[in-house]
Amino acid sequence: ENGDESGTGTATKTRPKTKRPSLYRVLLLNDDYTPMEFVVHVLERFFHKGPEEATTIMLHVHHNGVGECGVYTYEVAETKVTQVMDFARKHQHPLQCVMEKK
Ligand code: NFA
Repeated sequence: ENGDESGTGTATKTRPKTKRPSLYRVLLLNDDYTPMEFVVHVLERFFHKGPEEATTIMLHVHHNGVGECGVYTYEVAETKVTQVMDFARKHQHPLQCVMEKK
């Protein structure tokens, strides 16, 4: 007899809505100028990668033009993008970081 919002007296059963949040990939884009070591540092500092995985991702981006750093909910992904873009600009590197819906 719960979940009968308009009160028709109908016996209904509702389940608590646990809608899963949409997920977003955070991507790094290749360029010709950003030092490889800087990209590895970004992956360690903002995406919590170890040196080995960070190097693998950096080389993937270098060779393929784009690569995934992680998958996050909207607000977390947006924060990562802003942090990386601010850090790259501060060090005067053209590194680009974007997000895309999965
Ligand atoms: N392509 C850059 C270089 O040769 C390295 C790089 C890798 C830049 C991944 C951006 C992303 N110095």
